[in-house]
Amino acid sequence: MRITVINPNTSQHMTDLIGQSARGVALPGTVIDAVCPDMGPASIESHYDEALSVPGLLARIESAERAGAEGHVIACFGDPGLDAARELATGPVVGIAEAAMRVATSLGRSFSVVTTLRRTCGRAWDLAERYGVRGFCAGVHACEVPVLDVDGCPELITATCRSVLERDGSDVLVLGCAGMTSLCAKLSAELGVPVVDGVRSATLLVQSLVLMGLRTGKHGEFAAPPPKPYAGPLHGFGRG
Ligand code: 2AL
Repeated sequence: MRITVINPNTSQHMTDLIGQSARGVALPGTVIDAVCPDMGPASIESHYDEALSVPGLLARIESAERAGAEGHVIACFGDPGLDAARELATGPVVGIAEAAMRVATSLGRSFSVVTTLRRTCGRAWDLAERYGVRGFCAGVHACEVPVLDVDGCPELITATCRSVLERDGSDVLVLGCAGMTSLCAKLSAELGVPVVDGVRSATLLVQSLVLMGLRTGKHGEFAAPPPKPYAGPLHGFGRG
């Protein structure tokens, strides 16, 4: 089985960390292609970054499908472009926020999210609402570390997680950035609660969907988008 794990920002270092985590949980014999777009923001930490990450991400989904990928992970905690990717792809597509929040609901009554910058908290709350898990979410908190610095700040992030768990009294911690994937083992060992990493969760969820022969329903909203010309720098998109 071939699964694409797409880091929608253009950091090769973060893409490599994400690939390591995904390969660490995928079933033997699974090929994990960890890729990032060749255009777009260096990191995603605003609505603007998120919007402009989507064309490059969709181009990666298209080329992955042509290369035979059977499922796709969107490895950014804002789940950018998830609906559009589901329209485009034949195989199932799962976002890391979606996977992590849903997994967390199976591990306790409540979870807390620790994300990067405070300005990303609103998006995480919106996604909890969208995925129907708002009632399980005890809090969304920022460590105020920029995305590209996350894997270099284990002590600060551990301290933030500890105080968040004390404040919220929650059973489970959800990592609110793909860049935190490399801290998951350390945090699990030190915090004494289940720590849910979206990269691992989404990789295994997509793998399970493919194994069960399940893919996005294509009869309505998520049918392939109608072909049409796209102008300017988006020329070549839209299959028109
Ligand atoms: C993220 C993430 O996972 N990747 C990225 O570039 N930004 N999320 C976040 N909360 O900052």
